Amino acid sequence: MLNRNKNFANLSSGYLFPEISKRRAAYAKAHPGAKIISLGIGNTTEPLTSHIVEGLHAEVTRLGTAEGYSGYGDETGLPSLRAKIAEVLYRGLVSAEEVFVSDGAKCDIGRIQYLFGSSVPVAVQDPAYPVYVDGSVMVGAAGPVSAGGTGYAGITYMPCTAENGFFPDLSAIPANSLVYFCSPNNPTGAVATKAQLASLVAAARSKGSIIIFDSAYASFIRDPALPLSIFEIPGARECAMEISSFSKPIGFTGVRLGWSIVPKELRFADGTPVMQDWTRLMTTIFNGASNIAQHGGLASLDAKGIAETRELTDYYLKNAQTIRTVLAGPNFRKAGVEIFGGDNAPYVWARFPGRKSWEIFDLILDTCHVVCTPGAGFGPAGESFIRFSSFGHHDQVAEACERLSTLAL
Ligand code: PGU
Repeated sequence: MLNRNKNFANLSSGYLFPEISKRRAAYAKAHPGAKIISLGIGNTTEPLTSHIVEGLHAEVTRLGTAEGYSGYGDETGLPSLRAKIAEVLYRGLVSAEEVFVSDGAKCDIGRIQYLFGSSVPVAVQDPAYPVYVDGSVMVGAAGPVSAGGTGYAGITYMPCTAENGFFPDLSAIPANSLVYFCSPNNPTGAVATKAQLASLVAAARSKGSIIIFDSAYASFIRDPALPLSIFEIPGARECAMEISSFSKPIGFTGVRLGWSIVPKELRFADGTPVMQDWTRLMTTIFNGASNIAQHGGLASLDAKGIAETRELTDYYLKNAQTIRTVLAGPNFRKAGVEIFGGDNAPYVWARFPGRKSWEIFDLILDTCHVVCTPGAGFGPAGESFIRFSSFGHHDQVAEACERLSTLAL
Protein backbone atom coordinates (compact mmCIF):
# COMPACT_ATOMS: atom_id res chain seq x y z
CA MET A 1 0.00 0.00 0.00
CA LEU A 2 1.08 3.57 -0.65
CA ASN A 3 2.20 5.71 2.23
CA ARG A 4 0.04 8.70 2.91
CA ASN A 5 1.56 12.05 1.93
CA LYS A 6 2.83 13.13 5.35
CA ASN A 7 2.06 16.76 4.62
CA PHE A 8 -1.63 15.97 4.64
CA ALA A 9 -1.25 14.18 7.96
CA ASN A 10 0.13 17.48 9.29
CA LEU A 11 -3.16 19.28 8.69
CA SER A 12 -4.81 19.72 12.07
CA SER A 13 -8.44 19.75 10.93
CA GLY A 14 -10.68 19.84 7.88
CA TYR A 15 -10.93 22.95 5.69
CA LEU A 16 -12.87 25.63 7.57
CA PHE A 17 -15.87 26.13 5.30
CA PRO A 18 -16.86 22.45 4.76
CA GLU A 19 -16.43 22.11 8.54
CA ILE A 20 -19.01 24.86 9.05
CA SER A 21 -21.34 23.31 6.47
CA LYS A 22 -21.11 20.02 8.38
CA ARG A 23 -22.16 21.73 11.62
CA ARG A 24 -24.98 23.53 9.84
CA ALA A 25 -26.22 20.27 8.29
CA ALA A 26 -26.08 18.48 11.66
CA TYR A 27 -28.03 21.31 13.27
CA ALA A 28 -30.63 21.31 10.48
CA LYS A 29 -31.07 17.55 10.83
CA ALA A 30 -31.63 17.83 14.57
CA HIS A 31 -33.95 20.85 14.15
CA PRO A 32 -35.89 20.27 10.94
CA GLY A 33 -38.10 23.37 11.46
CA ALA A 34 -35.20 25.82 11.71
CA LYS A 35 -35.03 28.33 8.83
CA ILE A 36 -31.28 28.79 8.75
CA ILE A 37 -29.79 31.89 7.13
CA SER A 38 -26.11 32.01 6.21
CA LEU A 39 -23.87 34.98 6.92
CA GLY A 40 -21.05 32.45 6.85
CA ILE A 41 -19.12 31.65 3.70
CA GLY A 42 -18.42 34.56 1.35
CA ASN A 43 -20.47 33.18 -1.50
CA THR A 44 -22.28 35.48 -3.91
CA THR A 45 -26.08 35.22 -4.07
CA GLU A 46 -27.29 37.77 -6.63
CA PRO A 47 -27.88 36.86 -10.29
CA LEU A 48 -25.35 37.69 -12.98
CA THR A 49 -26.02 41.13 -14.44
CA SER A 50 -27.51 41.49 -17.91
CA HIS A 51 -24.53 42.87 -19.85
CA ILE A 52 -22.25 40.17 -18.48
CA VAL A 53 -24.84 37.51 -19.32
CA GLU A 54 -24.87 38.91 -22.88
CA GLY A 55 -21.08 38.52 -23.01
CA LEU A 56 -21.34 34.89 -21.92
CA HIS A 57 -24.23 34.17 -24.33
CA ALA A 58 -22.46 35.71 -27.28
CA GLU A 59 -19.47 33.43 -26.77
CA VAL A 60 -21.68 30.35 -26.35
CA THR A 61 -23.38 31.24 -29.64
CA ARG A 62 -20.01 31.78 -31.37
CA LEU A 63 -18.79 28.40 -30.15
CA GLY A 64 -21.73 26.82 -31.97
CA THR A 65 -20.58 28.14 -35.32
CA ALA A 66 -17.84 26.88 -37.64
CA GLU A 67 -16.20 30.30 -37.81
CA GLY A 68 -16.47 31.11 -34.13
CA TYR A 69 -15.51 27.79 -32.57
CA SER A 70 -12.32 27.64 -30.52
CA GLY A 71 -10.76 24.78 -28.59
CA TYR A 72 -7.84 25.08 -26.21
CA GLY A 73 -6.86 28.69 -25.96
CA ASP A 74 -3.78 30.50 -24.78
CA GLU A 75 -3.00 29.03 -21.32
CA THR A 76 -2.33 32.49 -19.99
CA GLY A 77 -5.62 33.93 -21.20
CA LEU A 78 -7.30 35.71 -24.10
CA PRO A 79 -4.98 38.52 -25.22
CA SER A 80 -7.95 40.92 -25.31
CA LEU A 81 -8.86 40.12 -21.68
CA ARG A 82 -5.25 40.42 -20.49
CA ALA A 83 -5.02 43.82 -22.16
CA LYS A 84 -8.34 44.97 -20.72
CA ILE A 85 -7.41 43.91 -17.16
CA ALA A 86 -4.12 45.84 -17.45
CA GLU A 87 -5.85 48.90 -18.88
CA VAL A 88 -9.08 49.08 -16.83
CA LEU A 89 -8.25 47.48 -13.48
CA TYR A 90 -4.58 48.54 -13.28
CA ARG A 91 -4.82 51.77 -15.32
CA GLY A 92 -1.59 50.86 -17.09
CA LEU A 93 0.39 50.08 -13.91
CA VAL A 94 1.03 46.62 -15.36
CA SER A 95 1.31 45.42 -18.95
CA ALA A 96 -0.89 42.82 -20.66
CA GLU A 97 1.95 40.25 -20.70
CA GLU A 98 2.20 40.52 -16.91
CA VAL A 99 -1.46 39.42 -16.55
CA PHE A 100 -2.16 35.69 -16.30
CA VAL A 101 -5.85 34.78 -16.54
CA SER A 102 -6.93 31.83 -14.42
CA ASP A 103 -9.86 29.87 -13.04
CA GLY A 104 -9.81 31.82 -9.78
CA ALA A 105 -7.67 33.20 -6.99
CA LYS A 106 -7.88 30.11 -4.79
CA CYS A 107 -6.54 27.94 -7.61
CA ASP A 108 -3.74 30.46 -8.21
CA ILE A 109 -2.77 30.36 -4.53
CA GLY A 110 -2.38 26.58 -4.85
CA ARG A 111 -0.22 26.96 -7.95
CA ILE A 112 1.86 29.68 -6.30
CA GLN A 113 2.64 27.30 -3.45
CA TYR A 114 3.72 24.73 -6.02
CA LEU A 115 5.89 27.40 -7.69
CA PHE A 116 7.82 28.30 -4.54
CA GLY A 117 8.02 24.76 -3.17
CA SER A 118 8.51 23.30 0.26
CA SER A 119 11.61 25.06 1.53
CA VAL A 120 10.34 28.62 1.58
CA PRO A 121 9.55 30.29 4.93
CA VAL A 122 5.98 31.61 4.97
CA ALA A 123 4.56 34.64 6.78
CA VAL A 124 0.86 35.39 7.03
CA GLN A 125 -1.35 38.01 8.57
CA ASP A 126 -3.08 36.44 11.55
CA PRO A 127 -6.03 36.02 11.03
CA ALA A 128 -5.86 35.09 7.32
CA TYR A 129 -7.78 33.34 4.54
CA PRO A 130 -7.06 29.70 5.51
CA VAL A 131 -5.81 28.65 2.06
CA TYR A 132 -2.47 30.44 2.56
CA VAL A 133 -1.64 28.30 5.59
CA ASP A 134 -3.38 25.03 4.71
CA GLY A 135 -1.92 25.10 1.19
CA SER A 136 1.56 25.74 2.61
CA VAL A 137 1.14 22.71 4.86
CA MET A 138 0.03 20.59 1.88
CA VAL A 139 3.21 21.37 -0.08
CA GLY A 140 5.37 20.76 2.97
CA ALA A 141 6.38 24.39 3.54
CA ALA A 142 4.82 24.23 7.02
CA GLY A 143 3.58 21.93 9.75
CA PRO A 144 2.87 20.10 11.98
CA VAL A 145 1.03 22.14 14.59
CA SER A 146 3.33 23.16 17.43
CA ALA A 147 2.89 21.65 20.89
CA GLY A 148 1.10 24.73 22.25
CA GLY A 149 -1.47 24.31 19.48
CA THR A 150 -1.23 27.95 18.39
CA GLY A 151 -0.21 27.41 14.80
CA TYR A 152 1.83 25.42 12.29
CA ALA A 153 5.59 25.17 12.59
CA GLY A 154 7.31 27.06 9.79
CA ILE A 155 4.58 29.70 9.52
CA THR A 156 5.25 33.16 10.90
CA TYR A 157 1.93 34.46 12.17
CA MET A 158 1.80 38.26 12.19
CA PRO A 159 -1.02 39.26 14.54
CA CYS A 160 -3.50 41.82 13.18
CA THR A 161 -5.47 43.09 16.14
CA ALA A 162 -7.70 46.00 17.04
CA GLU A 163 -4.72 47.42 18.91
CA ASN A 164 -2.49 47.61 15.82
CA GLY A 165 -5.33 48.65 13.50
CA PHE A 166 -5.20 45.20 11.88
CA PHE A 167 -1.84 45.98 10.31
CA PRO A 168 0.98 43.70 11.52
CA ASP A 169 4.42 44.33 12.95
CA LEU A 170 6.51 43.81 9.82
CA SER A 171 9.75 43.23 11.71
CA ALA A 172 8.52 39.63 12.12
CA ILE A 173 8.90 38.91 8.37
CA PRO A 174 11.59 36.22 7.96
CA ALA A 175 14.38 36.69 5.45
CA ASN A 176 13.77 35.31 1.95
CA SER A 177 10.18 34.42 2.73
CA LEU A 178 6.82 34.42 1.03
CA VAL A 179 4.52 36.98 2.65
CA TYR A 180 0.78 36.59 2.09
CA PHE A 181 -1.05 39.87 2.43
CA CYS A 182 -4.75 40.43 1.75
CA SER A 183 -6.39 43.86 1.36
CA PRO A 184 -9.29 44.49 1.70
CA ASN A 185 -8.77 41.81 4.25
CA ASN A 186 -10.56 38.56 4.70
CA PRO A 187 -11.64 38.20 7.50
CA THR A 188 -11.03 41.53 9.29
CA GLY A 189 -12.43 43.83 6.58
CA ALA A 190 -9.45 46.15 7.13
CA VAL A 191 -8.00 47.93 4.10
CA ALA A 192 -4.32 48.86 4.16
CA THR A 193 -3.49 52.49 3.38
CA LYS A 194 -0.89 53.52 0.81
CA ALA A 195 1.53 54.35 3.63
CA GLN A 196 1.04 50.93 5.18
CA LEU A 197 1.59 49.17 1.86
CA ALA A 198 4.67 51.31 1.29
CA SER A 199 6.07 50.03 4.59
CA LEU A 200 5.18 46.46 3.57
CA VAL A 201 7.03 46.88 0.27
CA ALA A 202 10.03 48.39 2.07
CA ALA A 203 10.07 45.49 4.56
CA ALA A 204 9.82 42.85 1.83
CA ARG A 205 12.64 44.46 -0.16
CA SER A 206 14.94 44.70 2.84
CA LYS A 207 14.26 41.05 3.76
CA GLY A 208 14.59 39.69 0.21
CA SER A 209 11.02 38.43 0.50
CA ILE A 210 8.19 38.22 -2.02
CA ILE A 211 4.70 39.53 -1.23
CA ILE A 212 1.71 37.56 -2.52
CA PHE A 213 -0.88 40.33 -2.54
CA ASP A 214 -4.48 39.07 -2.61
CA SER A 215 -6.81 41.79 -3.90
CA ALA A 216 -9.88 39.59 -4.40
CA TYR A 217 -12.06 42.25 -2.70
CA ALA A 218 -10.61 45.40 -4.31
CA SER A 219 -13.92 46.16 -6.04
CA PHE A 220 -15.48 46.86 -2.62
CA ILE A 221 -13.19 49.81 -1.91
CA ARG A 222 -15.16 53.06 -1.95
CA ASP A 223 -12.66 55.40 -0.30
CA PRO A 224 -10.65 56.85 -3.23
CA ALA A 225 -7.58 57.32 -1.02
CA LEU A 226 -7.23 53.55 -0.46
CA PRO A 227 -5.01 51.55 -2.84
CA LEU A 228 -6.65 48.93 -5.06
CA SER A 229 -3.41 47.15 -5.90
CA ILE A 230 0.08 46.65 -4.46
CA PHE A 231 1.41 48.00 -7.76
CA GLU A 232 0.28 51.51 -6.80
CA ILE A 233 3.29 51.42 -4.48
CA PRO A 234 6.69 52.37 -5.98
CA GLY A 235 9.14 49.50 -5.66
CA ALA A 236 6.44 46.79 -5.55
CA ARG A 237 7.33 45.50 -8.99
CA GLU A 238 10.61 44.09 -7.63
CA CYS A 239 9.05 42.32 -4.64
CA ALA A 240 5.39 41.43 -5.23
CA MET A 241 2.96 39.45 -7.28
CA GLU A 242 -0.78 39.90 -7.05
CA ILE A 243 -3.73 37.53 -7.29
CA SER A 244 -7.28 38.60 -7.82
CA SER A 245 -10.65 37.39 -8.92
CA PHE A 246 -13.88 38.04 -10.79
CA SER A 247 -15.74 35.95 -8.18
CA LYS A 248 -16.91 38.67 -5.85
CA PRO A 249 -17.10 41.70 -8.18
CA ILE A 250 -19.36 40.07 -10.78
CA GLY A 251 -20.73 36.95 -9.08
CA PHE A 252 -18.38 34.50 -10.83
CA THR A 253 -17.87 32.29 -7.74
CA GLY A 254 -19.38 29.42 -9.73
CA VAL A 255 -18.45 30.54 -13.26
CA ARG A 256 -14.75 30.73 -12.17
CA LEU A 257 -12.39 33.41 -13.42
CA GLY A 258 -9.45 35.19 -11.84
CA TRP A 259 -6.00 36.47 -12.65
CA SER A 260 -2.50 36.94 -11.33
CA ILE A 261 0.02 39.68 -12.01
CA VAL A 262 3.71 38.84 -12.17
CA PRO A 263 5.89 41.87 -12.97
CA LYS A 264 8.85 41.39 -15.27
CA GLU A 265 11.21 42.77 -12.61
CA LEU A 266 10.36 40.09 -10.01
CA ARG A 267 13.28 37.66 -9.77
CA PHE A 268 14.53 34.67 -7.81
CA ALA A 269 17.89 34.77 -6.01
CA ASP A 270 19.67 33.29 -9.07
CA GLY A 271 18.31 36.04 -11.30
CA THR A 272 15.63 33.96 -13.03
CA PRO A 273 12.48 36.02 -13.61
CA VAL A 274 9.58 34.62 -11.58
CA MET A 275 7.48 35.26 -14.68
CA GLN A 276 9.51 32.65 -16.57
CA ASP A 277 8.70 29.87 -14.11
CA TRP A 278 5.11 31.06 -13.64
CA THR A 279 4.59 30.90 -17.42
CA ARG A 280 6.17 27.43 -17.47
CA LEU A 281 3.91 26.30 -14.63
CA MET A 282 0.71 27.79 -16.06
CA THR A 283 1.35 26.35 -19.52
CA THR A 284 2.22 22.94 -18.08
CA ILE A 285 -0.35 22.22 -15.38
CA PHE A 286 -3.12 24.67 -16.29
CA ASN A 287 -4.94 24.65 -19.61
CA GLY A 288 -6.43 28.11 -19.59
CA ALA A 289 -9.64 29.52 -18.16
CA SER A 290 -12.95 28.72 -19.83
CA ASN A 291 -13.35 30.75 -23.02
CA ILE A 292 -16.99 31.41 -22.09
CA ALA A 293 -16.03 32.75 -18.66
CA GLN A 294 -13.35 34.95 -20.21
CA HIS A 295 -15.90 36.62 -22.48
CA GLY A 296 -18.08 37.28 -19.44
CA GLY A 297 -15.04 38.85 -17.78
CA LEU A 298 -14.41 40.98 -20.88
CA ALA A 299 -17.99 42.28 -20.81
CA SER A 300 -17.51 43.32 -17.19
CA LEU A 301 -14.66 45.65 -18.17
CA ASP A 302 -16.46 47.95 -20.60
CA ALA A 303 -18.51 50.95 -19.46
CA LYS A 304 -21.76 49.00 -19.01
CA GLY A 305 -20.01 46.14 -17.21
CA ILE A 306 -18.20 48.52 -14.87
CA ALA A 307 -21.50 50.19 -13.94
CA GLU A 308 -23.13 46.83 -13.27
CA THR A 309 -20.18 45.70 -11.16
CA ARG A 310 -20.46 48.83 -9.06
CA GLU A 311 -24.18 48.26 -8.52
CA LEU A 312 -23.66 44.64 -7.52
CA THR A 313 -20.88 45.38 -5.04
CA ASP A 314 -22.93 48.30 -3.63
CA TYR A 315 -25.73 45.80 -3.03
CA TYR A 316 -23.52 43.69 -0.77
CA LEU A 317 -21.96 46.74 0.90
CA LYS A 318 -25.48 47.79 1.92
CA ASN A 319 -25.83 44.44 3.70
CA ALA A 320 -22.56 45.11 5.50
CA GLN A 321 -24.06 48.33 6.89
CA THR A 322 -27.22 46.47 7.98
CA ILE A 323 -25.01 44.00 9.85
CA ARG A 324 -22.89 46.75 11.40
CA THR A 325 -26.07 48.50 12.59
CA VAL A 326 -27.45 45.45 14.39
CA LEU A 327 -24.09 44.73 16.01
CA ALA A 328 -24.14 48.26 17.42
CA GLY A 329 -27.47 47.49 19.12
CA PRO A 330 -28.01 47.39 22.90
CA ASN A 331 -27.59 43.62 23.42
CA PHE A 332 -24.17 43.63 21.70
CA ARG A 333 -23.11 46.91 23.24
CA LYS A 334 -23.87 45.58 26.73
CA ALA A 335 -21.63 42.58 26.07
CA GLY A 336 -18.81 44.94 24.97
CA VAL A 337 -18.85 43.74 21.35
CA GLU A 338 -16.53 45.76 19.10
CA ILE A 339 -17.21 46.09 15.37
CA PHE A 340 -14.70 46.41 12.53
CA GLY A 341 -14.71 46.29 8.72
CA GLY A 342 -17.67 46.39 6.36
CA ASP A 343 -17.03 49.88 4.95
CA ASN A 344 -14.70 49.08 2.07
CA ALA A 345 -15.01 45.31 2.38
CA PRO A 346 -17.79 42.73 2.39
CA TYR A 347 -16.89 41.32 5.82
CA VAL A 348 -17.78 42.63 9.25
CA TRP A 349 -15.45 41.47 11.99
CA ALA A 350 -16.79 41.54 15.54
CA ARG A 351 -15.00 40.92 18.81
CA PHE A 352 -16.82 39.27 21.70
CA PRO A 353 -14.57 39.96 24.69
CA GLY A 354 -13.95 36.99 26.97
CA ARG A 355 -15.80 34.56 24.71
CA LYS A 356 -14.59 31.81 22.36
CA SER A 357 -15.41 32.09 18.65
CA TRP A 358 -16.91 28.62 18.36
CA GLU A 359 -19.02 29.22 21.47
CA ILE A 360 -20.52 32.34 19.88
CA PHE A 361 -20.93 30.48 16.58
CA ASP A 362 -22.96 27.77 18.37
CA LEU A 363 -24.97 30.31 20.34
CA ILE A 364 -25.93 32.28 17.21
CA LEU A 365 -26.78 29.12 15.29
CA ASP A 366 -28.81 27.72 18.15
CA THR A 367 -30.75 30.81 19.14
CA CYS A 368 -30.93 32.82 15.88
CA HIS A 369 -30.58 30.05 13.28
CA VAL A 370 -27.91 32.17 11.65
CA VAL A 371 -24.61 30.74 10.40
CA CYS A 372 -21.52 32.91 10.75
CA THR A 373 -17.79 32.12 10.66
CA PRO A 374 -15.80 31.69 13.87
CA GLY A 375 -12.76 33.95 13.85
CA ALA A 376 -10.56 31.25 15.37
CA GLY A 377 -10.85 29.36 12.06
CA PHE A 378 -8.69 32.08 10.45
CA GLY A 379 -5.78 31.80 12.87
CA PRO A 380 -4.87 32.16 16.55
CA ALA A 381 -5.46 35.95 16.60
CA GLY A 382 -9.01 35.36 15.34
CA GLU A 383 -10.07 33.87 18.68
CA SER A 384 -13.03 35.72 20.26
CA PHE A 385 -14.00 37.17 16.89
CA ILE A 386 -16.85 36.34 14.52
CA ARG A 387 -16.87 37.10 10.80
CA PHE A 388 -20.20 38.12 9.29
CA SER A 389 -20.40 37.90 5.51
CA SER A 390 -22.50 40.44 3.63
CA PHE A 391 -23.12 38.10 0.71
CA GLY A 392 -26.86 37.44 0.84
CA HIS A 393 -30.25 38.69 -0.36
CA HIS A 394 -31.27 41.93 1.35
CA ASP A 395 -34.42 40.39 2.83
CA GLN A 396 -32.51 37.40 4.20
CA VAL A 397 -29.81 39.57 5.74
CA ALA A 398 -32.49 41.84 7.23
CA GLU A 399 -34.24 38.79 8.70
CA ALA A 400 -30.95 37.46 10.12
CA CYS A 401 -30.26 40.86 11.67
CA GLU A 402 -33.75 41.02 13.15
CA ARG A 403 -33.02 37.73 14.89
CA LEU A 404 -29.57 38.89 16.00
CA SER A 405 -31.11 41.98 17.57
CA THR A 406 -32.70 39.74 20.22
CA LEU A 407 -29.62 37.57 20.83
CA ALA A 408 -29.00 37.19 24.54
CA LEU A 409 -25.28 37.33 25.20
N1 PGU B 1 -8.93 35.10 -1.84
C1 PGU B 1 -9.62 35.47 -0.74
C2 PGU B 1 -9.00 36.42 0.21
C3 PGU B 1 -10.89 34.94 -0.49
O1 PGU B 1 -11.54 35.31 0.61
C4 PGU B 1 -11.46 34.02 -1.40
C5 PGU B 1 -12.81 33.42 -1.15
C6 PGU B 1 -10.72 33.70 -2.53
C7 PGU B 1 -9.46 34.24 -2.71
C8 PGU B 1 -11.24 32.74 -3.53
O2 PGU B 1 -11.42 33.36 -4.78
P1 PGU B 1 -11.82 32.56 -6.08
O3 PGU B 1 -11.40 33.43 -7.19
O4 PGU B 1 -13.30 32.36 -6.04
O5 PGU B 1 -11.09 31.26 -6.07
N2 PGU B 1 -13.16 33.30 0.20
C9 PGU B 1 -14.51 32.94 0.60
C10 PGU B 1 -14.92 31.57 0.09
C11 PGU B 1 -14.30 30.43 0.82
C12 PGU B 1 -13.26 29.67 0.05
O6 PGU B 1 -12.93 28.60 0.50
O7 PGU B 1 -12.74 30.16 -0.93
C13 PGU B 1 -14.63 33.07 2.11
O8 PGU B 1 -15.74 32.92 2.63
O9 PGU B 1 -13.63 33.33 2.78
